[in-house]
Amino acid sequence: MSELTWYNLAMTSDTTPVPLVASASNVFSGLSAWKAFNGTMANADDCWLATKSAIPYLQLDFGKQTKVQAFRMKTRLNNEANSPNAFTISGSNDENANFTILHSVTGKNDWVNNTYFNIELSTPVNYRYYRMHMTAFNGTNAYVGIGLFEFGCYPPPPPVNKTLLSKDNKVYSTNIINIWHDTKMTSNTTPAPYVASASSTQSTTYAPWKAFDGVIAPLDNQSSWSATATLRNGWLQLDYGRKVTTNKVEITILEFTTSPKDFQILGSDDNNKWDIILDVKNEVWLQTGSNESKTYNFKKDVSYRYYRINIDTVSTPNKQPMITELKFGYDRKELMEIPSVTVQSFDKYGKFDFANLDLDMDIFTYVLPSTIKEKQLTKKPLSIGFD
Ligand SMILES: [Ca+2]
Repeated sequence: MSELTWYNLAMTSDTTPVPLVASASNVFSGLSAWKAFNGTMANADDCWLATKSAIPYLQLDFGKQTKVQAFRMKTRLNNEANSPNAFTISGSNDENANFTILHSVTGKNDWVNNTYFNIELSTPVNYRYYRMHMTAFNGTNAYVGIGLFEFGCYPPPPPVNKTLLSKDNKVYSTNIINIWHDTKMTSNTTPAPYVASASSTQSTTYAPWKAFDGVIAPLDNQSSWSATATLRNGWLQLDYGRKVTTNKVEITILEFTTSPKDFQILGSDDNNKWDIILDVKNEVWLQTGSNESKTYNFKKDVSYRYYRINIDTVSTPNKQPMITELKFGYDRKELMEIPSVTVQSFDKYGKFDFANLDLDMDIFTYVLPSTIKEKQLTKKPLSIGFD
C-alpha cells in the first residue's frame, strides 16, 4: 500500500493559487479562511478564526473534483480554548448546496497543541467542495480557530502495461523530444541566470531582453529588441548561465524592413571565442504583415552557454536590425532497435503510448544487448503487459 499523500495547498490569499478558493461562514479581523490552507502555523494568528455563535464553517473549493481519503487538522496555535468540540466534514459538487456528510466528530475535548488530529475514510471520495462545519465548542472563549485543515489521498499505483514495436522480427522503441528553451525574461538579467545583451540598443523600450520574453507583439507594441536607429548591423545574444544543447533556432521578426537578411547564429562557452553554427545569406521575409517566424535546423546538435545572432544586413538598406523573439530548441526523432525482448527491455524501453509514429525518424540507434539482462521471454509479442 502506498503512503498517504497530502495536497500541498500553500494558499497565500482566499483565491491564490488559482483555482483554489477558501471561504468561511465568518471571519474575525483578517484571520481569513486561507490561513487554514497555507501549510504553516507560524504564530497564533496564522489561522482562520470565527465567532462561535454563527455555527461556523470553513470551506475549500479545489476548483475541480478532487479525490480525498483523509483529513487532518490542527486548532489555533497555543489556544485550545478556541477548539471545536463537535464538527462534521462534508463534501459537495455544488457550491453552498447538497453537502454530503463524510465524517462526524463529537466530544472532541483532547486537542493537543500543534498536533494533527487525523481522520481517514474507508474509501476515497471525489468532491470539489469540502467543508468543516462546527456545532459545539470547547471553552468559553467567543471564537473558534483552525490553524491547519489538510486533505490527503493515496496516489494511484503506477501503470504496468508497456508496449514495444515489432516489425519483420525486429523490436523497436522510440525516443522523441521536441522542446524549446523558453526564457520568459522580464529584464536583461531576470530571471537568473539568464543575461540578455546586444551590440547596441535604441532605447530601454527596445532592450535586448524583449527578444527573450516570450511575447510576440506587432508593430508599436514594443516587445522587440532594436539596435540603435542609425546603425545597419549588430548582434543580440543570450547567456543561458549553463551549457544548453540545441539543434534549432526560431527567429520572429517585427516586420520586413528591419528583418535580418544576412546573418549568422553563433555559439560560445566563454563569451569570447565564437563558433559559427548557422550562416544565412539573402533570407527573404514577407513584405507585409508583422511577426513572421522562421525555424532553422542546425546541421548537428551543439551545446553552448552563449548564443548570438549576428546581423550583417537587414532587408531594407536604411533600417536598423530588430528581433521580436529569438529562441533555441532541441529536436530528436530516434528509432531504437531493441536486441532482445525481456521483462527488462519492456520496463526500460517500452512505452505506455507511442505517439507521433508518423514522424520520419532521423536517428537510428541499436541498443546494446549488454544494457538489457535477465528473464528472456520465449515468444516475441508485439505488445505485452506484465506486473
Ligand atoms: Ca518579445
